[in-house]
Amino acid sequence: ETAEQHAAFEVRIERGEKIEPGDWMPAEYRRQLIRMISQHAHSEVVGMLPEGEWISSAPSLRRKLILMAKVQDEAGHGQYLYHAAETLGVDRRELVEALLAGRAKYSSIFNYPTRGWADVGMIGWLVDGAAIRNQTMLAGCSYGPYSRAMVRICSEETFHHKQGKEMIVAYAAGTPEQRAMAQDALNRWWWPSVMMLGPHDADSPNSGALAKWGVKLKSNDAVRQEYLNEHVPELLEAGLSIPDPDLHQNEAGDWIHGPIDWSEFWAIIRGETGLGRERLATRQAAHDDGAWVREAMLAYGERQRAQAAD
Ligand code: BYC
Repeated sequence: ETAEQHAAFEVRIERGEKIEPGDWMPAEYRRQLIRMISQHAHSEVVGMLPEGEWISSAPSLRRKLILMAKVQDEAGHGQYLYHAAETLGVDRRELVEALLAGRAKYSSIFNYPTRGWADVGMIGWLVDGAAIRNQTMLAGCSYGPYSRAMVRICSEETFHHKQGKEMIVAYAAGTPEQRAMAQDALNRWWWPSVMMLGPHDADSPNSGALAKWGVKLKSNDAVRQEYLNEHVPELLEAGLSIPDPDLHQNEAGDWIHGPIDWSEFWAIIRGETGLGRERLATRQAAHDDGAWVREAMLAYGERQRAQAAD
């Protein structure tokens, strides 16, 4: 890597040009993107598990259809993102192996259990709400394949967000049992959703390089602020109470949260608490069950190639 190559690359970033797969890029830019896009792909795939568990217990046909469509969307998001990672020269099999071996990260949020039906709505409202804030920003990122994947993913996530909000608002205005169910789900999902946007900026080692290269256009704390400013008033309007005694609005109108327990965040990521081990075991079982599909696809591909060569 020469200084001239770096300088020319940085000029392209400054001009707002998209970097495409065959283009020259610094090794560290490539490494950061593979890290982030593969973690994101794993999150979509593991993210099917907490909600997927509830498909057979959905309270109505309408809710079941919505949930099935949502979980299928997440599988599709995983596919786009593995493809985007592959454009950087990495092998999907290696990425999946790293996930199953516990060497790769995925979003902390999916190591929490879904204890009740309202958790499905709360995930849609809060988790997809946080994800949209982060991913709308990433839709403007400098790497073409990632930015384009984000555009489609965000429009699908917007539907996920709306269905979650619609469900929780209905329960919050429903019977005392429904209200209690919605409040209980909020009590458990509030802090994990605030944390999922990543550590505070001062503790975010990757942000510097990602911001310099136009991947992260906003910092973790800036996205978290947007998330709070959107969701706090809506949750309060629904009649729910947010489990943060220090939450308040400052003079600028921003909602300010109380101290975050980052020890819980890191313990969840390391799999010391929460469902990390169980999630990976479930993924491993699904991967093993799907072996025949991969084998059939490889055999089909080989036959097509052989026929084309004839
Ligand atoms: N969970 O330097 P930092 C979804 C790690 S799926 C676990 O700030 P960065 C959905 C981070 O990886 C939504 N680990 O990192 C799906 C780093 O460790 P390494 C998933 C986390 O990358 C199904 C270390 O902490 N979205 O919406 O600059 C159903 C230091 O952090 C987390 C994405 O993946 C976390 N929450 O910023 C429903 C979006 N946060 O790798 C919904 C793409 C941080 O150095 N990713 N870490 O060992 C991003 O935008 C960024 O990676 C983050 C973190 C903002 C998440």
